[in-house]
Amino acid sequence: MDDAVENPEAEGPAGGWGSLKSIVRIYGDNRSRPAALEVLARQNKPKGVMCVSCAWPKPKNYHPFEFCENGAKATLSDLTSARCGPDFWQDHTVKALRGWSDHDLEQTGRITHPLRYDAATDRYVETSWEDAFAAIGARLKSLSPDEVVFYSSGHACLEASYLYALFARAFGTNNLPQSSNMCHETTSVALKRVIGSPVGTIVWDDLEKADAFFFFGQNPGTNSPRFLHPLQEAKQRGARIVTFNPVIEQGLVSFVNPQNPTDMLTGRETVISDEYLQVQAGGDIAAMLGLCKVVVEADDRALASGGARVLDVDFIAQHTTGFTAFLARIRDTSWSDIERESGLSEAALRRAGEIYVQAERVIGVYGMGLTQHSHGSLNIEMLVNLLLMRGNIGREGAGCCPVRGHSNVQGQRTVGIAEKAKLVPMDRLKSLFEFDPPDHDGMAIVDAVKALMQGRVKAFLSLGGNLVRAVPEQEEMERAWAAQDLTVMVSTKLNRSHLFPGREAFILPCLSRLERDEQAGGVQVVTTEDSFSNISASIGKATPASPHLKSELAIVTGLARATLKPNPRLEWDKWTGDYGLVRDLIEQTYPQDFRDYNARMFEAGGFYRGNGAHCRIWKTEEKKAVFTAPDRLNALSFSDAQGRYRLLTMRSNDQFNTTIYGYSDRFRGIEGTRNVVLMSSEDIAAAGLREGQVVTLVSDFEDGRDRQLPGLEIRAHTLPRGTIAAYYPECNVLISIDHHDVMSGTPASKSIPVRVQV
Ligand SMILES: Nc1nc2c(c(=O)[nH]1)N[C@H]1C(S)=C(S)[C@@H](COP(=O)(O)OP(=O)(O)OC[C@H]3O[C@@H](n4cnc5c(=O)[nH]c(N)nc54)[C@H](O)[C@@H]3O)O[C@H]1N2
Ligand SMILES: Nc1nc2c(c(=O)[nH]1)N[C@H]1C(S)=C(S)[C@@H](COP(=O)(O)OP(=O)(O)OC[C@H]3O[C@@H](n4cnc5c(=O)[nH]c(N)nc54)[C@H](O)[C@@H]3O)O[C@H]1N2
Ligand SMILES: [Mo]
Repeated sequence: MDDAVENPEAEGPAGGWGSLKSIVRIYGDNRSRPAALEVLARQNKPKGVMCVSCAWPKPKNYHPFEFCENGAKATLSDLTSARCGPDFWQDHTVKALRGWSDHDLEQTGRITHPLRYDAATDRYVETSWEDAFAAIGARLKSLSPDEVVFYSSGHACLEASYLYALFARAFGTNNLPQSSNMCHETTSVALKRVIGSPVGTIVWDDLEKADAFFFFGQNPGTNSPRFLHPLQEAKQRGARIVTFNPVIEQGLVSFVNPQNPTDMLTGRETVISDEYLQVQAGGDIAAMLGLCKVVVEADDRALASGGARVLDVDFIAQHTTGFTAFLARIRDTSWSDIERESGLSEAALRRAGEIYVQAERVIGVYGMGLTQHSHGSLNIEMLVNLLLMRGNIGREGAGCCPVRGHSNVQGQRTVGIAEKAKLVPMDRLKSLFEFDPPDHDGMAIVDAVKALMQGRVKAFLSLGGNLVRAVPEQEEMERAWAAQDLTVMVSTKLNRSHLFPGREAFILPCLSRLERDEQAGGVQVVTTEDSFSNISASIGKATPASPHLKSELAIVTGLARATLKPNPRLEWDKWTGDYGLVRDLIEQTYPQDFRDYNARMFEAGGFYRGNGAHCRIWKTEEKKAVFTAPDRLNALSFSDAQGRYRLLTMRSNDQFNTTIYGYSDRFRGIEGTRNVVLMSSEDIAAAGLREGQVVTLVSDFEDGRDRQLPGLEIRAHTLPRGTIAAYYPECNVLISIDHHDVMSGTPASKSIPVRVQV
């Protein structure tokens, strides 16, 4: 270990006893049903059930406990014994509930009945499924297709998602935005452009062969904890790990495997990062350019001395384009510019660069720390540059690893949840179902939110999610959402989006994937796709939270039947009875990805859908992998100014997006509250502030709009100067809808210009 980084704020390593205590606390808080423990034992195994939390893949050779702290929390929260039934609404109006926290709304438990909003009493009231479907169908039929948006959050299985997209297109629109528009859309756009594949290139075995992992803005300890197991194994066989992150994240510092009795009893920690570089928010382009400079300098020395080349010149010649311009850019950029823009020292970057040069096989891992910036796409192109220099894509033990969010967020895209018409085989849909799919693009999230605010969207359907809370411009969004003719939310639990009902509004409660899904043809299997493009079957066994719930698929088909003109090719009822028939349709629509779908879905670890870049087939315009010479050194859309900070919005260890499980972020030493803003001691002192002081964050966009978040307590935290941090979703009131990655439209939630007001 070179410079062991310590996390002064953490209450212990990632994993370890802290992790078990945390699971036990959530088990108690949720009054989870005992069946939850059986579900955990089957989680992420063949013939088991795929976790409802993140999209991290399931290994072929699974562990006895193939779940993590946060997967367990998600499971326990779905299987809570708390119920939010029709009687709940006798005591609460919608308006009163707007004063409740996200956590309190979540704690009301599972929604048990289909509900309709009653404006006269300002309450949701019980309705029947048939009445709900009929009323929604009638309203949709009165609207023009492009006035309706079909949103999905990445939970629903492939089968329901395919039919949802089919419903939208048969209705006449490609308005199919998805949560990835706020998340990894940057990946879909940038990776597609430079390597021809919109998703990560590695497979599970690569994790076991890599010599080094470079982490940029991804937090496995909280957001994909099962990743810590292969990382621990990698460290034990001598692999090196280098992390770039403004925040010292405990999962990237050290880990005690909670599923290894010896480690637990002896407290044996695995140190994760060999080098931990606290880059400033938005400074990664410069940091990666520094690493590239180390590679070029080492190659120059090798050339001079007649040693082995450091650049993979054969690969570069055969497989790439744009290298000459890129090389010139590297040579032209000075170390002092790199230091200023990254906030890192040349010496630290040289140490990290040496690890990169010495490793035969490198995996580049990233998450929201790269994607959620105004020039997030450039961040990703820069990471690809770094990997391409030494042929680290499309080779064993090497590649590009974006870590996806929701458990089926990637898969939904694969089966047609896409607002861009060119991403969908419309000709096949046309021949299979005999209707004319719309050929013009629909709206992604930013477009949809803007159209909503301008009154151009009349109805919003949400297959999961909590969009009002997840997007920027929250106050304006709440007003606009409630001004619609119709809002329909397919949900498991109450959330803030339900509290701004449209003129007609419905909450349609669905089964969780963990629960038994029984249809006319018997108990159903569903499938999901993970971050490594593996498709796995999942069988829910838990007793449904209420006998009145329907599966997401049955809700989609119920809505479609009530809305669309009859078409003998659209056999909604038959498909609802047997999801295997839907998988046949998916296979007919995407024959290459889903060959022998029904037969292969039970393969251990899932079946691999394949990926061009993984085999060095580059489906780019140039038919090669593309080097891009960055035209800037940071990913920001604003410059530094006196009193202006770069605010990054963070997730605690006790939340899943807008679902807040509790108030313990033990890795950051924050307990009992989320109303904090983290600043470096130097920044606190320089601004004449003090720890514990309560301040207001004011966004600093120069668009004349006043956006404020009051009531945040200042906490001193180990951060680079100028970078401050506070929680998502609370901070969404501060973000302008125009503040997003220029190429993909992903909101720039990791670099928001703000001022601190006393
Ligand atoms: N338990 C749990 N699991 C989850 C989720 C959850 O909320 N809770 N959410 C799910 C979803 S939808 C997603 S998309 C993923 C998100 O998972 P991640 O991609 O890990 O997302 P974040 O935690 O938002 O941010 C990642 C890291 O980026 C760092 N960062 C911020 N700005 C910068 C920067 O400019 N440069 C660099 N290098 N780093 C930066 C932050 O400090 C943070 O550690 O997780 C999924 N899994
Ligand atoms: N400032 C800031 N904003 C962000 C981010 C950030 O880092 N910073 N991250 C962004 C990211 S990465 C994402 S993905 C989005 C998340 O945006 P969304 O996906 O819209 O939000 P979630 O919080 O994941 O949705 C939670 C709700 O989904 C419902 N739900 C849970 N399970 C199921 C299920 O199985 N089926 C159905 N039908 N419903 C279910 C519940 O009712 C729950 O309240 O937020 C984005 N917004
Ligand atoms: Mo996400």
